[in-house]
Amino acid sequence: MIIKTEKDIPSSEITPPEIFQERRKFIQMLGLTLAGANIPSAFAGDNKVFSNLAKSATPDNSLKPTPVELVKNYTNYYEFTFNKDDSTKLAQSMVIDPWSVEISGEVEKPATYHLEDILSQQTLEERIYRFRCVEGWSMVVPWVGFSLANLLKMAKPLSTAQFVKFTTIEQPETMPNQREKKMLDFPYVEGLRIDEAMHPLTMLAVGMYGEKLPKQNGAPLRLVVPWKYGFKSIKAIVKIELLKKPPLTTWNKSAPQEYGFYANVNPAVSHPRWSQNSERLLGSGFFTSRRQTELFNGYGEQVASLYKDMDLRHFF
Ligand SMILES: Nc1nc2c(c(=O)[nH]1)N[C@H]1C(S)=C(S)[C@@H](COP(=O)(O)O)O[C@H]1N2
Ligand SMILES: [Mo]
Repeated sequence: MIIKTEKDIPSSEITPPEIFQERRKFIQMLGLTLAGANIPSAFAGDNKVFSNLAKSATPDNSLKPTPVELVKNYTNYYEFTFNKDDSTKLAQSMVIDPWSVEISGEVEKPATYHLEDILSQQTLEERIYRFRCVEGWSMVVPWVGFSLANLLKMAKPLSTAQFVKFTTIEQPETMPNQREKKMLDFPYVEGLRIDEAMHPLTMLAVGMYGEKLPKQNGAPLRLVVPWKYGFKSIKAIVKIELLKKPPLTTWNKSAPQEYGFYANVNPAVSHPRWSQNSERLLGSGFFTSRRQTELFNGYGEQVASLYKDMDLRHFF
């Protein structure tokens, strides 16, 4: 078990005052301001503002994070390229400030928020999660962010909201494959069922390794769903829509026989091109490194009940 579920954690443990202080520093580090807050500038330029979060927000420290340089330099970002090294470089041209996020659809309070206004209402936590790509590699990442549920609650979902659709920014000036309309039908779209979206493990990340999120890893705001294959964890989110019906997601549209809507990590169900039985854990050494893939990426205790009525063998 990686983090405690919300009901296991007394609220005092979720929101210790030092995390609130850290959030203020982080917001300031992002170049943002908190309304009414007078923040000294001592932390300007200091990216290491989250060094003390691991102890307070991640009770289970048994997962060893992958070396940060690997996570930063081995990225999938198809708006830029299909090459995992070049996406890191090319993504630096993205413009991510200012940033706003539209929340609409089946909600009582549709709104477009500036990112700083979202952050000013959230407590940032560090969560160390396994991350598993359908290509057969994995890593362990200490993300910094907050539960997606907390943001959705701000919009007050209606009872008709059954699914959530996420959309990545359109920025053809900086994204070559969007400009040239290559490979995928952009903007990148992903989706979750409402109960998956509201699950306490599902988070929006704004940082990793105690620093703000690098552009190539999805800055300024990305989804992280640790029990699903990595392509579900959509980067650079500008729109979140609550819907009655499942959205058509980018990979599902481009290759429905390869990429399902659910995409729960499952070693027993092969992708047409890759067995999902084992994975190469980045940074663990080339020859010794394959590890057995776990059902729901090891988060079954927390999420299996979401799928109790589904025959998992038929779902990719
Ligand atoms: N907008 C967008 N989000 C995306 C992708 C992408 O190409 N575009 N790639 C996905 C895939 S396939 C994976 S494995 C993860 C990779 O995250 P990382 O580059 O931070 O490791 O991001 C996902 N989110
Ligand atoms: Mo992926």
